Amino acid sequence: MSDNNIYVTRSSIPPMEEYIEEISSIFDSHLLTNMGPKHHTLSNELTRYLKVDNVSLFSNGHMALELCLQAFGLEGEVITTPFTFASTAHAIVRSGLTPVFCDIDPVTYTMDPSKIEALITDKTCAIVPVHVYGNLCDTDAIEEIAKKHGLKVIYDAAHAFGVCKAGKGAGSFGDASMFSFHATKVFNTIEGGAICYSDDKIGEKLYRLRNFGILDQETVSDVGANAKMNEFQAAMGICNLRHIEEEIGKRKALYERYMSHLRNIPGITLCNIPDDVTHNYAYLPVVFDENVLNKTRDTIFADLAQENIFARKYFYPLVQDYDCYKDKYNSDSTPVAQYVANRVLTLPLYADLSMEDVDRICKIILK
Ligand code: T4K
Repeated sequence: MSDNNIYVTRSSIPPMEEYIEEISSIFDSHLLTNMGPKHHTLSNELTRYLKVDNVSLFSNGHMALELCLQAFGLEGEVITTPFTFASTAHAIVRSGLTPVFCDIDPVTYTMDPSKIEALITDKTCAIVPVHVYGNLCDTDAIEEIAKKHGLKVIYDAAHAFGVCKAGKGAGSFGDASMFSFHATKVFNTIEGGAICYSDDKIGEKLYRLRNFGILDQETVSDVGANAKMNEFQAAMGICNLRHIEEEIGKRKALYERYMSHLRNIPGITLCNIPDDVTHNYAYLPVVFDENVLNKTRDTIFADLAQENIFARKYFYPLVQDYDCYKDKYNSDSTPVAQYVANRVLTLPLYADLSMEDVDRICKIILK
């Protein structure tokens, strides 16, 4: 992408020399994959950075979530949110489970705990909430309900890298959490992902499931997949982690610039960051109310595109409205999610974006 277009995000990458230096030992060892030394270093560093008990690395976030659901040996229905990326529901379905969609909270856009219990049946086995845009779910309320009904809680924390609540890492809630390290995320390993967990038995299961279920050279105990992070991915992660505070700091400054233009404008709703939360500024979601602004989200999207600024409608359509799910589900059952999905736009936000570009984007929106 050597054009002057502005996209919703732009991958962070370390200086080329730094990456070359990091990968040079791979050229000596010829160890390219299968949990090598870089893999080991990165998982140790991430365990510290994310403030979690354990980190298991994967080839991507989606496979991490899919295999995590399988590691818990779940069967039946899983309560999740329709306001998410395709991956969340697909991981549930591809693991032989049935998603049941719960509406979202109108302020955080995460699963609304007050709507969960009405969806629990004798088939429910787990809850898979999403910390959408890095906004943390109401983890206390969700986990209280899960405990009462004997359900597992596996968070899709794809967007929540580095987010903390009262000093607790986002990956330390529930039974397990999945992070995505895709190129478009705050922290990337090109493609990649991780599961954070506390129970060592789950760790052993995850270790096997990402490597064909192989226990040792003569024993294959599980029907696993191939979802290992390779050494070049891990090396990218090692480099990117060295710069993460600076990257998040730049995002924060840009986020504040956006806020200075868009805060307190009637018809524009922004997400607020609670005082006890350290955020990662992963996304900049804005909900536009067409009745107040006299223009729709789609008009604003088109006005920006006219200026080569490509915001995204994350997350529209809702999962129930996908071609592959619409015969079985109806998004009318989640009206808050429907309202937000029809009006939300995520604006460009990445470390290299300039303040002038933020000013220009806001000017187009407010014109
Ligand atoms: N759960 C949730 C809640 C998720 O959001 C995601 C992924 C997952 C699970 C699954 O995790 P992974 O298996 O992906 O690790 C992108 C990402 O591909 C996807 O990872 C992400 N969520 C989703 C929200 O966004 P697209 O289809 O919108 O990506 P794309 O290719 O249109 O890229 C968006 C912009 O990013 C481009 O306009 C330019 C920029 N970009 C893109 C790529 C691929 C770069 O700067 N560099 C790049 O290499 O899905």
